[in-house]
This record gives sequence, C-alpha cells and structure tokens, in this order.
Amino acid sequence: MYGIQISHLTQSELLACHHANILFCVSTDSCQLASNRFDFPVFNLDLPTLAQHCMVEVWHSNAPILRRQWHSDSGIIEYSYTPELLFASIRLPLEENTFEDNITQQYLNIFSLLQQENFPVILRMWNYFPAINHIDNNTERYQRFCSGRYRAYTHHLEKFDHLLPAATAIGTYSKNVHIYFIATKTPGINIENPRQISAYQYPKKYGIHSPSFARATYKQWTSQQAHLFLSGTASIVGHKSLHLGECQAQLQETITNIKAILNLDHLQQQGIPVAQFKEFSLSIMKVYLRAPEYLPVVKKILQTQADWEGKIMYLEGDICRQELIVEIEGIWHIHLKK
Ligand code: 3EB
Repeated sequence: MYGIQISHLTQSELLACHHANILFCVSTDSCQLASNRFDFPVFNLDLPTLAQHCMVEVWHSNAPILRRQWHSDSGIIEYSYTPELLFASIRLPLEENTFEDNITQQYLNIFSLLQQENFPVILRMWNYFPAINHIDNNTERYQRFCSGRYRAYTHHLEKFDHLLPAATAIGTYSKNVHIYFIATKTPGINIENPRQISAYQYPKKYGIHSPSFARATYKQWTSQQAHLFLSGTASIVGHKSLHLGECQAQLQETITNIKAILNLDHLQQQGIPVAQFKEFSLSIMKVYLRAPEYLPVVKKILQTQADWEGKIMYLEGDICRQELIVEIEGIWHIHLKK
C-alpha cells in the first residue's frame, strides 16, 4: 500500500518537486500553467481565480503510475492509475440540445472504463459545465445534468444511493463540460450530513431526478493514512436554501454544515475509526463564489478559521441553485495511530 499525498503548492514549489511522483495537478486558466510543459496531467479549471496567489493542487504517490487513454465514439477519457487509485478526466464541448443524453453517455463510458480496469468504486467526482442555471425548455441545465447522471446510475446499478461518490457540480464560463474523478478498488465510507437531507432524497421540486452524490467520503489508504473528501457544501438546511441574498449568513451556515460533517462524534456514528485519529488537517479547500464582489467578506470570515489558513483556493463559479452565493469543498488528511 502506497497511499497518496495531496498538497497545495505555489508554482515555484511545483517546479521544484519530484515530478515522477505526481499523479496529476489541478489549477486554473488564470494561473497559466502550460499543460504541455509537464509529463503529468494538468487540469486547468475553466474558472477565474479570485485571490492573487496562484496555488496548484498536486496529487502525489510513491506508487508506479501508468497513463492511458480510453477511446469511444462519444469521446476520449484520459486516465492514470497506480495499484490502488485511478484518476480520469473528460473534456468535451457542451451540445445544448443533447446535453442530458451526453451526460448519461459520458457516465456510462466512465462505468465501462472502470469495469475494464477493475476500479469499481468512484470515491470523488467533479463536474464543471457552462451556464449551470440556464433554463431551456423550462428546465434548468443543472436539473438536466442530474437527470442524465441519474439515468446512467440507474442503468448501471440497481440500488445505488449508498454507493454514490462525494461530488461537486459548478457552472463555468467556458464552452466545455469537464468531468474528473478518482476511483479505487475497494470502497471507502460514505458520510451524510445530520443537518441536511441526503441530496439523493431531495423532494422532486428541485428536479425530477435527485442529485446523485454523498456529502463526503472517507478513504483509508494505508495503516497510517486516510483522506476525507467533502462534497460541495452550501447554505442548505434540510433541503431548503437559507439566507437568500445574504452572503455572510450563507457562509456561516455553510461553515456550520461543514463542521457538522467533520464532528468527531458524528464521524464515529458513520463508522469512521476516529479513536485511531492522530492528526486531522485540511489539505486543500475550494471556495466557489457567484461573483467577485463577495470575495472580501468571505475571505475575512474564513481567515478566522485557524486550521484553514493558507489552504484555500478562491474561484468564481456558479452554484447549482440560483439563490446560492457560496459553496465550499475540501480534502482533509488524516494521520492514524499505528
Ligand atoms: C447541494 O447541497 C448543493 O450535483 O453533484 C453540491 C455538491 C451540490 C454536488 C452535485 C450539487 C452537487 O445540493 C449542490
């Protein structure tokens, strides 16, 4: 067992570190990290960076890394894998009229690839696509996305609610759909939020097909190392959006939601071995804001969260409900006692 490390580096730190151990990097267009310069995949998110410093999210492993492509009529999946982790990415132009079916097809392609490579568990998934709140034929694009994704899961699995990955779905300003994810050979542990109804059980008024994701997933890699992957989290309590139009109150509610998930008693109830935790620390956090004007107040409040300082990437992106201003996701690193 090798484990993985996920870190938040400046561009010069990235240039100085050992490249053979890098699985992939996540950056943004505004950092202008030329992907052809490196022999590992670099994902530039189609979202403007809001803070001055360009930080890069770097995934490392000491394991041998293999790189491949999976080709089909509906596109190419680029992927890399180690003995325990597969990482893959799809980028293709959004076709407005067939968007829903295209999402189903891409997810089915993903399931086929994972079956072929024998990485049956998707642990964490990121979905970025243009104009997430755009309405065509009376249906918001995010709801069409949820329907397309739901159909693929239904096709693939009979009962999937409890097998869903942690996820993010954010609206961009580009023309492309960009999906990336990590998959593993053995399951992690799924975590829900005691303050929120599970997204897969949301009432139909938010869309005919509910959003298919878990609030968080926990994965132990070695006897001493684990990660907690927190889904995009917003100002939703039960199933309702709270504090409409109030950025500061939405942020506070979001922080309360995050702390409810990370609460050690709650984690223990969800089956996580918290008694073995030696250290629990944030590796990287992404904060999505609907508009740049919200940055100063959000930054000021998040700076008061001591443990989060210096590990936050601020991005301008649209949240999947029109009334939501801020959404936060994160990855926590856990060091376990021997
Ligand atoms: C929410 O709690 C906010 O559809 O994959 C957050 C994370 C949200 C992931 C998804 C949606 C998704 O419902 C929205």
